[in-house]
Amino acid sequence: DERASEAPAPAPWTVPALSASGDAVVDLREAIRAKLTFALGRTPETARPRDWFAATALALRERVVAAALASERGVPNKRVYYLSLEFLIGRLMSDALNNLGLTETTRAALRELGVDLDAVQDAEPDAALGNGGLGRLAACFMESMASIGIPAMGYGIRYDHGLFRQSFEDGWQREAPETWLAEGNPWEFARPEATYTIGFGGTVTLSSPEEGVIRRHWQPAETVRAVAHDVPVVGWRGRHVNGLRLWKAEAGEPIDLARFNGGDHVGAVAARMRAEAISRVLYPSDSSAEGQELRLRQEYFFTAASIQDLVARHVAERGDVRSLPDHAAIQLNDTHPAIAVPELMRVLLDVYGLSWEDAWHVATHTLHYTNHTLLPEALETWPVELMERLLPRHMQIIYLINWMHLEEQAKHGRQDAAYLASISLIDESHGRRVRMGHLAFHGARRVNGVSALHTDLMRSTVFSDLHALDPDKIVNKTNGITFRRWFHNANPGLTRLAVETVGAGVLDDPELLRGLEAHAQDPAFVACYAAVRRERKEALAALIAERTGIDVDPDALFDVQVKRIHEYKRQLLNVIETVALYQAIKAEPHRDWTPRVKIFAGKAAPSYVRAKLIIKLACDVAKAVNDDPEVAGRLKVVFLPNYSVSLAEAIIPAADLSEQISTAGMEASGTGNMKFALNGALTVGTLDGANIEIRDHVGADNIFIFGLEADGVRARQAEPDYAAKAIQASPRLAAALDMIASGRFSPEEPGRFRPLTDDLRQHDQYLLTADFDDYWRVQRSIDAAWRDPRGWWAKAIRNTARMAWFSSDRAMREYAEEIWRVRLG
Ligand code: T68
Repeated sequence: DERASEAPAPAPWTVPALSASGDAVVDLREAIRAKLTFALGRTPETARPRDWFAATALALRERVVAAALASERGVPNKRVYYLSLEFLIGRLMSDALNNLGLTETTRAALRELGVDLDAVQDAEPDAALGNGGLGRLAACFMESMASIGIPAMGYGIRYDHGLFRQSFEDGWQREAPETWLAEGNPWEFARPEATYTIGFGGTVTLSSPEEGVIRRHWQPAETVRAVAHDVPVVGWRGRHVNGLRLWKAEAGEPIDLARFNGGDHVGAVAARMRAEAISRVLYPSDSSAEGQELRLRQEYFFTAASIQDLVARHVAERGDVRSLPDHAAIQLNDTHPAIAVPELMRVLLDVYGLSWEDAWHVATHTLHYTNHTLLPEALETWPVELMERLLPRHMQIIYLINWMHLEEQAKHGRQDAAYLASISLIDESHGRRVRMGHLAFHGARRVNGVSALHTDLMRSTVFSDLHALDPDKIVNKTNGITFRRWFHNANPGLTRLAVETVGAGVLDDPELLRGLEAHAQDPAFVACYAAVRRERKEALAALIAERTGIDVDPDALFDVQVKRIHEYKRQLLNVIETVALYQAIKAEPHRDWTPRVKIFAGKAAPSYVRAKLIIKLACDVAKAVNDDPEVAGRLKVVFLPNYSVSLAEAIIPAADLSEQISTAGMEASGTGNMKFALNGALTVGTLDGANIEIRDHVGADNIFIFGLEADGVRARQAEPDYAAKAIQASPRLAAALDMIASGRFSPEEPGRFRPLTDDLRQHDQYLLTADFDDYWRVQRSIDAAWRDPRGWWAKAIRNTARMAWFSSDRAMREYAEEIWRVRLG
């Protein structure tokens, strides 16, 4: 077939006419040249790729602004405010280029300047302002809202240092600071005129009665300034542009001059350092709660700035703060901004003078809360004592909200202590702590889970008593991903094939991917589909060689698990299966093993000792396997360092198999699972999170499911000695664990991995032992499926064809209709 062998053609989507005059390429070329010269003070001869990146971004930014002005439709009736402590947006140039339809124009413009667009794009640092799925979801939602025309603004923190850079020293994770702002950020607009004062600490006093009403007045002991920095978010075809407003913390006074003049040059800037620390660095823990005071300061800082900003905008536009719920919907991304509940109440009560009833009505008709986890260790709580010290007025308001909440139950005769303790906003059982999930739940009009299973578990477990009080409050909104980044931009070859096969309409309506199904067994189409994959695998093999020195064969099955390292995600199960496979190949070297490359990537929280040990084990197993000539050509193991959004964009289109193997009931949704399936990797997974819905869409024949289901997990955890019994029943598992425990992979420190193997033998909270045999079984069935290429590709194509529903455009339409009640522009 000729399509397979053609040199890559330019992307098939067309450029909207944004250039008013003449030749778009010439205009852009001259704009870039001017930016390089006059904004950066560089000449083309001395410019580095980073300079070309900045010049190109500055030139494109003007076109984004032009698109924003063109799409301006006056004051929207209602805006969405998405509050998130994390926005894992990655690189922005490919978004801007593709959404403006300027990729080829820019490529040509740069070519005329002697510069390669790909090199320029590679010079852009990832904006890693998030840890994992929660932060990436916020980024996908921002892009989708701009694409489908929801008037929205994202609010977050402009961290100087995003997620740490990961390297390996002899297989141990090392962390280094990330410095994405070191050479400035050409996408952002600093808005010093949009600055708010944020208070901490101090006291609350009573005013003298005005018209018989006594008001509370908070006098903070300390203030910090929040300065807005706006990043434009351009939607598909440039039709809409929204803003991401990131707050930078600054001190009220840059220096204490008296102290400086007194000779204390360091002390003179101490207050400034304390203030600026708030936006200094992203906390690197995920799926666990961070108990640090600075974390609470970050949460309050960005929430308070955002609430002040949006209330000020509302009052300027509409005059009366009481109509806020008609014109603003606030979404709290997890509990990190849950302090918005008492903060909005404080502003309404103390600043605008509303009655409690009116303020509560406004707050509870404006706020909405998304829950991303039910793991107990990840549910945020703050000590009452800390809240009283840092946010005394908020603590008063929380007490009052809670008193009314519990009183309401008492009125209905529900007085039993256990029940009241379960719905109370204060947890009295571990010292006195404020339950931020309960606070967000109670203050929100709608609360949503992020997959069907997760939402059901919210209703039946952690929030069951609160749910019974208001059965309509919890709704499901299964996550999605933006196809512009995870299909069009990450996989232009597959996108081109889709356009050629089902028409260019697929770029606007992913449901048209369905049309690929008819070609799942058409040899010409399959050859093209396979050729696209082959090309991505060769590129990934080159990247692996460059970054790790390991040679992998693009003909082998690329078996990929990339995500944050966490015990519940069970990378360890995958590593143990790798060890068992290694043993099996060595025992029968002449069998026709399906050649596999196991590819891992992901960061461990720096304080998560167990996760770091799992990385070390994966690296040590990789070394032993890759150095063993007996398994050469059949098994390779790679751990790619420094997983990031841009690395994900390179890995996902090259994957044949997607590992989504969390303990059932523990992964709220997953979104990587969607990216892989869309790009045609087959999933091996448990019935957890959105895997269940992916199975429902792609069909049970086109996915590899194994393991206990959520209720089975709970039942098994209740059985005594379940782990020891499972190991006893599985000689293969026992042998793999023995090999690891014996020090075979760590001869210089034989006991190194005993903490892992001992835990599996004694506790095994995440049920690896229970699921191991079924995981082994399904992996061998995958080996067999791979040996039937026609069958494999048909499954892969059906995955791509049936994943449209997982677009974040669909998710955002559902939020718009059922949560925010906002019109699409
Ligand atoms: C993830 N959560 C869920 N948390 O684990 C994942 N946590 O199943 C889901 O698909 C995704 O959210 C989107 O809904 C996270 O990523 C964090 O990163 C995090 C960060 C700080 C504190 C707690």
